Amino acid sequence: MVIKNLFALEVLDSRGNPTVEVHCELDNGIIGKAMVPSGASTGEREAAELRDHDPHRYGGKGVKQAVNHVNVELANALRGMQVTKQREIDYAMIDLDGTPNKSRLGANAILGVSLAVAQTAARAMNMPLYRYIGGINACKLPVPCMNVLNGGVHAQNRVDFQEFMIAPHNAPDFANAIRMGVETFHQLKKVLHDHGLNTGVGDEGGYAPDLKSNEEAVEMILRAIEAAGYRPGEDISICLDPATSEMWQGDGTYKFFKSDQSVKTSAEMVELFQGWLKKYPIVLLEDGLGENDWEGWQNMTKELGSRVELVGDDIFVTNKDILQQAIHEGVGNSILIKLNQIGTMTETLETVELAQGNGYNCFVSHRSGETEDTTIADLTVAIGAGHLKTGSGCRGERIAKFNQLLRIERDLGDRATFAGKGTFKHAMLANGPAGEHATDA
Ligand code: 2PG
Ligand code: MG
Repeated sequence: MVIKNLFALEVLDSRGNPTVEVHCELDNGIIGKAMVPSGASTGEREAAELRDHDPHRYGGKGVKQAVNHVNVELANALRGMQVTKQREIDYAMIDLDGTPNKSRLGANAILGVSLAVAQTAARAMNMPLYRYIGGINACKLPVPCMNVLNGGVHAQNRVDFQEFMIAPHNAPDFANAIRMGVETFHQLKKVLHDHGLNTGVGDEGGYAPDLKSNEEAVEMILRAIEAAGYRPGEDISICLDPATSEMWQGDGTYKFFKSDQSVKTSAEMVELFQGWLKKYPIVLLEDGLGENDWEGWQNMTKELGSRVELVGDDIFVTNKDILQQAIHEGVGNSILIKLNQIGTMTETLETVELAQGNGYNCFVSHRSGETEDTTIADLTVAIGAGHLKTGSGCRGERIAKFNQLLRIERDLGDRATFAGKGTFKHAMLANGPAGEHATDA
């Protein structure tokens, strides 16, 4: 089980931008591979992707340098190591890179190797990846939070908020949850069509209609849930990622650039969400405030933290040092988990451990630029995250993760459990099990 060779190549992501694929070959002939995703609404403190900036190739977005770093420096350093020594391998790469944000070798090069090593080790141990990472107790399937309506920087429309998700939680298992979600997604197409709205999709496979307001997005989704025969709040709830770092103006205010150009202070944003929480069955709010609004976040956590899951994405960037500070200062109650924000499997698992040990939920996430790689599906089950977001009911790179979860559920058989409604403990405690606000809308 010794690494004989590592090699990388430049492939394409779901936006047609170059990304890194890494193959790991062992002396016993076993080969595993992985591909790296890429975000659009990135946090400032994320690990750094290395791009070539050669204007003659892919508008400067090529990754030939990162590929070369895998093929030469990283391959030379890791050749001969036991593939199961994930920690040693990841820390060897971090040391070799020598920068705090992986900018020399590129987080895309390092993550590609880290994930290919994990995939190959699982294969060598003759185990599915989720069990290799999570052990024999890894059997919880997640609620799929499906991003059915896209706005923000993920869509060309007048919707400021980036992601409107449905969370089908009242299901016996994952297979039925995903069915409920997809049925609702299909009904949403009809609802939008009946309102004369466009049903083209955005980067993550959700519809991207030109709505009159952000609120209208929620209203349309509630209609679709009912049209599909489900009860908002009881069967399917709503999760939001307004990705407000993109609206932050640096002076303590947020601008609704894409809709009516209005401006709100951080306290007014919290008021807005408070109103929505009263009206709608919202169980999760990610990046309700921006990454540079730490004080606003503290206030938001005090105001809303007992009734809704407050997920930090841009503000925490899957970084355990930042999370540690957040735990200390009462910021958020949940963390988004994106492998490429931090850049190795080992560091990601360290962050997860810190979160789970301190009562924070972990919400596993894809990136808006994805590939057919399905590592995050296995990671979600491995860490028992209970929920993930990986797109809506279409686009192959999103569906690939859902299909992998269906396979995992099948593989686990009777031992599989489904996270269900208990996942959203904050909302359930505050609103009661029936979702009392469901019918207000
Ligand atoms: C987010 C993500 C994924 P991006 O903000 O949560 O949905 O978007 O990958 O563009 O950062
Ligand atoms: Mg986000």
